[in-house]
Amino acid sequence: MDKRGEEKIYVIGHKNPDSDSICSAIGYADYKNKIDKYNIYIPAKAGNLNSETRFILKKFNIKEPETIENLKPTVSDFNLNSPVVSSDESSLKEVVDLMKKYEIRLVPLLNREGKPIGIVPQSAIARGFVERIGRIDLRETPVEVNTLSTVLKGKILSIGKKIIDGKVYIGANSKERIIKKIKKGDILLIGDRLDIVSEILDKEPGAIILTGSPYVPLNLIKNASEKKITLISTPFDTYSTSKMIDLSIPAKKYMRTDFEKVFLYDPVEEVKEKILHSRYRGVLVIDFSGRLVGILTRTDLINFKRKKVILVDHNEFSQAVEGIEEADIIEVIDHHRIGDVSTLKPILFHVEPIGSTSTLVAEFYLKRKIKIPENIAGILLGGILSDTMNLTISTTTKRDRRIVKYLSNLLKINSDNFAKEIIEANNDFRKLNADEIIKRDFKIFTIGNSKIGVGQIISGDFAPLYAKKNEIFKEMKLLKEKGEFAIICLMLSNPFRGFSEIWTWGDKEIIKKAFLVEEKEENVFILNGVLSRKKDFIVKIGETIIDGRKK
Ligand SMILES: [Mn+2]
Repeated sequence: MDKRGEEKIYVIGHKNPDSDSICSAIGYADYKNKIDKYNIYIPAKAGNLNSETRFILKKFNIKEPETIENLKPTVSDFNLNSPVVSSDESSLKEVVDLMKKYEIRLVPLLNREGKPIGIVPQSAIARGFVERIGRIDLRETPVEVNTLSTVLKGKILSIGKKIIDGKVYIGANSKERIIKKIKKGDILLIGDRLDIVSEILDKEPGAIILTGSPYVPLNLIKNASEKKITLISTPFDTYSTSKMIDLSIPAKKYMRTDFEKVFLYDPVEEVKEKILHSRYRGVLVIDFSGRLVGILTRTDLINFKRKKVILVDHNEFSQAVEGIEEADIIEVIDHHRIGDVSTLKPILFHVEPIGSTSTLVAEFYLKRKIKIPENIAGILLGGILSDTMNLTISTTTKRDRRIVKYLSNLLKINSDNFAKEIIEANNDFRKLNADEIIKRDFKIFTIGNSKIGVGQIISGDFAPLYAKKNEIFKEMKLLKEKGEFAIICLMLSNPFRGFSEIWTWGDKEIIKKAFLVEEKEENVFILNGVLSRKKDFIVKIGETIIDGRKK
């Protein structure tokens, strides 16, 4: 499909991604790309894939989605235009011309490597002019003959000193007076009063600038040449020439170095303050090599657009990728309890109590009679089988069964066999250390004022976990303290035998009250029929906490 690519929209599942969140993100991005002609939908992941998900993607030849670690906007998310710059050797005239042409208030000066050494703000130039009203003096701001001649659109008739650094005199008085006033090294601005010029040559002036392009006899030029006196002829009149001399001085003279620099990958949040408080209403943006890549101004801040995202398989900030608060959530497609996601604008919020988000995505294709590509059909089937543990857990609905049937017919595969492969592929936890086991598929729920962390491992064989039981409990204890959790749970769920063993650290009374059970051994509970973290487990805990609050 030919896309105008108006906007990039990320489709992303929760942190510690499971197969459903990855497969539904990829599927939904594909679906949206087919029904929306203008925007580009990009599937993304909010963390590393587990071995089960890698297995599913590989089986259907789908590459891993890109990782988004943080949605916090950085400077690189601005539409940076290449800035108008000048070299650190340019004249003030060049800089002023740029300001006029592009209607800008500051021009950075770059060295030969493209690195900014300073900026020339309009305000500094204006101040300079005010300070210099009534006296033109190049002693403080020497100028190269070539620069001066360029600025004056002049012709160098004779060249003496290459650097002109004298006091400037305008030859507007009588001949006697001018000759009396001019001293060695001074610069004389004069029109077609060539008799004065011949006599002045003997006083060794720094330069003579002939205004209004007068006719200059050859012998005068020869004379100046022999005496090594610089003679420039300019088409400007004397008044304009005196102003232009002001512009011939090096731009560096008005350079300021007290400007702020920001790095291309600095968070926008940090940069905001710098821009708002910048003396020059803008900051320079530098890349990895220190080169200037843009200028950010207050106007850019106003026009800034947040990153757009569609959340699949979750709707709680605590489960979402970092920086979600600073992104623009435009849709939510999910099958979990309603969490705390809030948005500024109305959005499409599609949440249904169903076995998996992948089921919802498959249904979207069917509803619109859009053909599901085979590889997408494969991973959606994988997502459903994984999330429903082959249609066994209590969240499974008729609709999930129907879609599983439809997809396996479409792909001509046996879903039971595929489900077994999926659970077998889910064995990476064997190689993980205690901390990684807890966090491998870990979700945080906030109920009332209580923060509850629940990890889950699904397998038919937990021997590798028993071997690390002490270390796992130690890590649960650390995590509880560090994260200020009310309780940390690890669910060891066995779909083949229909129960979960729960390891807990923290307020275990919650578990006792919620499920009316006693500990099997210290901090360990057996919950028959509890396989789904969201529907069987967290719902009961939520009810217990909220009822407890009412009493
Ligand atoms: Mn799910």
